[in-house]
Formats: sequence, C-alpha cells, structure tokens
Amino acid sequence: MSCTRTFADVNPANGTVIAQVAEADESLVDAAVQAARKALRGEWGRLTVRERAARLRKVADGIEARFDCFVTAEVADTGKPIALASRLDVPRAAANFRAFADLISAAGLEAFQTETPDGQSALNYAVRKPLGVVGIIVPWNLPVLLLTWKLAPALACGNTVVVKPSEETPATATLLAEVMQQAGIPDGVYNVVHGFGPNSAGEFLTQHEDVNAVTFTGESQTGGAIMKAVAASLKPVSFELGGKNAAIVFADADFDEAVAGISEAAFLNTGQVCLCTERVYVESPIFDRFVDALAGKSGGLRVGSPMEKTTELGPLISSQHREKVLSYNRLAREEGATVVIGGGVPEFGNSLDRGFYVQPTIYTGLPESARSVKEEIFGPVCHIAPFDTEEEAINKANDTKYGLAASIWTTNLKRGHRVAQQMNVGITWVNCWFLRDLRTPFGGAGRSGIGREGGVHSLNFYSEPNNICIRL
Ligand code: NAD
Ligand code: 6OH
Repeated sequence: MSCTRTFADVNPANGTVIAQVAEADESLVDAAVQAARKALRGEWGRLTVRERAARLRKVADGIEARFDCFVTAEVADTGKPIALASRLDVPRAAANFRAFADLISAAGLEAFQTETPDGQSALNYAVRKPLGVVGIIVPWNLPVLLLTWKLAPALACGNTVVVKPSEETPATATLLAEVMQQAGIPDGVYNVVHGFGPNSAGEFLTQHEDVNAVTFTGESQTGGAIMKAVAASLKPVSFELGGKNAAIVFADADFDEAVAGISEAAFLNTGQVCLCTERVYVESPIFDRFVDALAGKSGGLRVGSPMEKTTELGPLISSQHREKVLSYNRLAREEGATVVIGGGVPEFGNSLDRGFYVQPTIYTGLPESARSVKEEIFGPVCHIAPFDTEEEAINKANDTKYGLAASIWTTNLKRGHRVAQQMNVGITWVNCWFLRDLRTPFGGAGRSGIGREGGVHSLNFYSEPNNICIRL
C-alpha cells in the first residue's frame, strides 16, 4: 500500500523539518479499517481477559524499555521540555496500559436474580462485548498520553483500533506500533493512519461504515464536525473537548501553595493542556499581593530549548498556533487589559528565534464579557480578577459555555467542599491541579465533552453489554 502525498513534521523549537509523513488517502484508511475488522476474528478475538491484560502489561514494559526514544520523539514533535515529557507524558503512557490491564482483570459482571410471575426465578447477567473497530482521533498537546488513555481501555475491552494522531505530532503513535508488535499484539489490532481532519484521514475514518465507535480528544468545534460525520451511521462517541477553566483563590488559602499551583495550572506545557487555568479569581484582600507573587513566579519560569533539562517552558506547537495566541494578546489589550507580565515573543539570539515561542503572559482588568475571558486561548495566558463573595466567585467561574475543570484554593475544607459541588464542570480540584487517579471519571460538562472516561467509565464506553437472561 503506498501513499502519494506527504506532509512535513516540524520541530516547533527551531522550525526544522524532522520527517516527511505519508498522508493516508481514503483507500489506505479503508485498508486499515479492514485490517482491524479482520483482526477481531483472529487470535485477538479469542484471547481470554487474563491474556489480553498480560499483553497490555507487556506494552507498558515495552514503552519503558524504550523510554528515551519515546521522550526524544515526543520532545521533537511537540517542543515540550524534556523534563516534562520524562515526568508526565511517557510514564503516563505506560501507566495507562497497566491501569486498564488491572481494571479489566478486576471488572465484575452486573447480575440480578429476577422473580418471575409464576413464583420461579431467572438469572440476569450482562457480559461485556467489544464494540468492534474503534476510531481514535487525538490532538498534539499530550500526544502519547492522550492516545494511550483511549487506546489502553479500547484494547482491554477486546476492540481493535484505527488511530489518527494529530498531523503535528505523528511520531510516538508510530513508535508505539513497534512496541505493540514486540509485545505480541497481533497484526491488525493497532493501526495508525496519518493525515489531517477535513477531507483527509480524520474525516475518512469518522465517516467509515465499518468503524463502530469514535473516541476523540480535541477542540469543541471539531467535536461538532465529527458528530455530524458519525450521525448517519449512529456511531457512539466519546468526546474530551476544550475548556476555559477557572481557579478560585480564597484569602484563607495557603498563599505560597496557591501561587505555585496556579503558576503550574496556567503555564504547564506552555498552557497547552485542556485542563489549564485561563481564568483566576482571587479574593479581594489578597488580590494585589497574589498578582505580584504570581507574576514573580511565572515571570521567572525558564523559557528555552526543550532539550535543556532545566527548561520549564518550550514553544507553542506551530507558527499558526502562535499567531492565534498572539492575536488574543492583541485582542486583550484592545479590550482594556493591563499586561502584568509577557504579552510578546522572547528573544534568544540563537536558532530558538526560529521556534514558535511566546512569553508567559498575565493580564488583569478585563470585564467578564471580554472575548479573551470567554474564549479558549490554549497558550501560556491567564487573566486574574478580584472577587468579594463566595457567590460572586462561583457565578463568575460558571459563566462559560465550557465545563471541563476548576480548582479551588482554601484552607477551609468545608468551603472547599461546598464550592466544589457548585462548579459546573467534570473535574474539580481542591488545593491541587491535574492530580490524577486513573480510576476516576474524567471528562467535561457543556461544550467540554460528551461522556466520561476513566476507570469503569472507560470500560463502559469501550464495551457493549449483552444481557443474558436464564430462566431457572
Ligand atoms: P483539533 O480539534 O484541531 O484536532 C484534534 C484532532 O482531530 C487532530 O488529530 C485533527 O487532525 C483531527 N481533526 C480535525 N478536524 C477533523 C475532522 N473534521 N474530522 C476528523 N478529525 C478531525 O484539536 P488540537 O488543536 O489538535 O488540540 C487542541 C484542542 O484540544 C484544544 O481545544 C484543547 O482544549 C483540546 N483538548 C481537550 C482535552 C480534554 O481531555 N478535554 C485534552 C487535550 C486537548
Ligand atoms: C488535556 O490536555 C489533558 C487531558 C488529560 C487526560 O486525559 C488525563 O487522563 O490525564
């Protein structure tokens, strides 16, 4: 099978081309789907749960055995700091496989003993069946972490998959194919097609008649396009989408902990995490002090080469994305923002000047109605506003069409608990951010998603219950 078109994979830290990538046309996507369908009927479809779990654990071992390769590939594709890829992305890829190997091994069956009208009984029990061929479409910000977050439960449930990684970050999904093969995952179970969304591999995959379900992480607008594409064939979807996440800092918060936590929540991965905080609400008595402290901490983040072990902030993913972030910086100024730090492009005096860097940026002074307070920017940018009452903070935090995540900073746990329950989001952190337990429900409310993954929620999405009723 050959591809006639290729596209360039660019290193965002210096603009150099890392690789030419083969773009899958419609016939190649079809071949991948047919391979996946065929593999359902082969050895993979006959494995016991225990055997499948054992192979997933081998995949985890295989990722760890090639840890440095995964880190290097992820860093080159995304420009994320090597320290971050080593501490977050690649370990989580291995952990995702182990977690779902454990979860599927421990999963029970739903069962009911049913009384029948004639005084006898019946036994109902639901077995899990794979959905079949699952299409997985993922973004560029945490490529291998987000891919494996969907892939591991899909395989644990016995499905086969066709994966469409982001056109910006094709490397680690490709590398994973080698690990799969070495771990004894049969041919055809894990298929990768490269390309773009509309009129390319992404759309061909979502429209394919023989794909049984689509799981997607990316922009809310793309979620809408995929929903239209799957409507005709009524495929189930799981969507993890965008956010405009708020943090609420009460005056009684542990000040230093809150400053460190918000700095991480706003700027990790150069602000390119769906969970990142772009709106910070700080109780009035500590507002000025908090703004100064956050500016001091965040202004001191080390922006530089992703390959330097001490670098804390790399570039944005592409020049196009940088243009989007800078256009929001211009908009925020037009809307009346005070720039506390950043707002521009750093200068290095070396090859990094050809990379897609921006400065960590903090604003104050915007009205809640400003577009830059309402729309997802997905860069190292946050706006800080004061509040006077708990109710005001809750209302402001909830005044968004999105609903992915929130964080609350207070030493009063009664208040933390009370406010957390009023957040219209899928995930609320109290005195922490992005602290993950893979068994918990993960996803968004409103325009931030459809459905939940994580733990049993993933098993429920990636499998179909077949209820068996036996008259006793
Ligand atoms: P994107 O929606 O532009 O692209 C995501 C993927 O979808 C890519 O692989 C792309 O090629 C593909 N795609 C685009 N159009 C398509 C179409 N019409 N049909 C099929 N596939 C299509 O998102 P992005 O720019 O890569 O990622 C950033 C966005 O992802 C942000 O909005 C961010 O908040 C969101 N995100 C959400 C989560 C979450 O868990 N909720 C996690 C990470 C990122
Ligand atoms: C979004 O960019 C981050 C998503 C994180 C997860 O899906 C996860 O499982 O931690």
